[in-house]
Amino acid sequence: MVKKSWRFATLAVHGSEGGDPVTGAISPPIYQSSTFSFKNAQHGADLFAGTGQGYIYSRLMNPTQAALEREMAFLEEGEEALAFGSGMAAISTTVFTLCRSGENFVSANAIYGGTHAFYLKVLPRLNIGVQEVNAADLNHIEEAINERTRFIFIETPANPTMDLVDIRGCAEIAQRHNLKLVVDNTFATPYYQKPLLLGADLVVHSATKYIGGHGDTVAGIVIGKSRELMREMRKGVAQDIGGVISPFNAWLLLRGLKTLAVRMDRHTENAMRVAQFLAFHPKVEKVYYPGLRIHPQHELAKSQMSNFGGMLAFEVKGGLEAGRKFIDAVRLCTMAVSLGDCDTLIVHPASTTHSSYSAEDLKKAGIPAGLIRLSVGIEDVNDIIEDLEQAFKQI
Ligand code: LCS
Repeated sequence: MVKKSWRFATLAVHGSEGGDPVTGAISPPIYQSSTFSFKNAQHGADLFAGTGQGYIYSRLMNPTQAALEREMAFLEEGEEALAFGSGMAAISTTVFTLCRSGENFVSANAIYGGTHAFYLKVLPRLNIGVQEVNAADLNHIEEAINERTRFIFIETPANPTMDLVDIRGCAEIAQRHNLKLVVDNTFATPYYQKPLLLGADLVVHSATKYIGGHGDTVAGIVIGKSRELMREMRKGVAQDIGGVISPFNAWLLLRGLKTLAVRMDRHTENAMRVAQFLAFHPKVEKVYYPGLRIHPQHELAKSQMSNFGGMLAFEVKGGLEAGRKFIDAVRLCTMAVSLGDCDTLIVHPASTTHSSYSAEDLKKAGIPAGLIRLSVGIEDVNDIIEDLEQAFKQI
């Protein structure tokens, strides 16, 4: 039995139904099947007409995918979710659901570089417009809205600057202009931030990151406040584009959810220690972590997040050259893109994850050329700090 009063960590472990309702299995079954038999011709016809109960084909829906969607909707407190083969499939399908040719949306300019690349490379072909603005000032969002605008897209905290956007403020603007608000909640996870409760209409995740948590799965998910909009996404767009999640990857994410809260607690505890170490280090120019009191958006972070997460960024004195040397000098930290894994990952965004940004776009988005991004893992934090210290000694 699942109690509504249980806290997030308990709900994430037990799930919305407390195990598999058919067999009682603690770990849900993996329905590794591409297709499902019909009872008779009429049953097949009913399923295609949307009037029958059952599964048809795993591009349309699979029971393991359905279980993941149920749990993510439960944890984000939305009505329905839709899982995808990647975060980018989730984001692109969201855009195609909300915008048609000739329409546009307003996006924060500090976002994951792959999302920015999708804007630059794909959307112009389809005549979908996007205005990227500095969303730290909500006036910029409001000024960019016109009669063809359909939604607002924000990522908070943002990759890689850790800039925050005021979700409640954006929701007010969206309501005033009759637009949808979409929030990329990858960095915070539903454990620390629930955008739907703050007024957003859709939440997207790269589930590749903290939801999976082990660096072994690429996946995405969208969670909607309204079942109606999610049905439109599923039936109207997603099933035909086909960016579907595999049953095994859906199962890996279901397994990841069980440890989400403990992993996030450890990521955050470690990130706070590392941020404090960096903030006082003589070779560090600046640290970007909303958990620090010196972070200009610390109060906003406290008002919309219950904790600060495992991502941070920093600049070393000496700019790009010193930053490169630093990254080459680490031993425990793994030089790799992605984030939210158990392992601490270090990366230079301007030349990797955000290489789709021109020098001018980097400047507009507030991403310094020498910025170093750290996805703080769940190792013993003393080992992480010792590794950073030995790297500092080499520059
Ligand atoms: N949203 C955010 C905030 C992300 O960080 C990423 C990927 C995506 C969406 C796209 O998700 P994917 O399709 O990769 O599952 N971020 C990456 C990064 O910073 N390094 O490698 C991938």
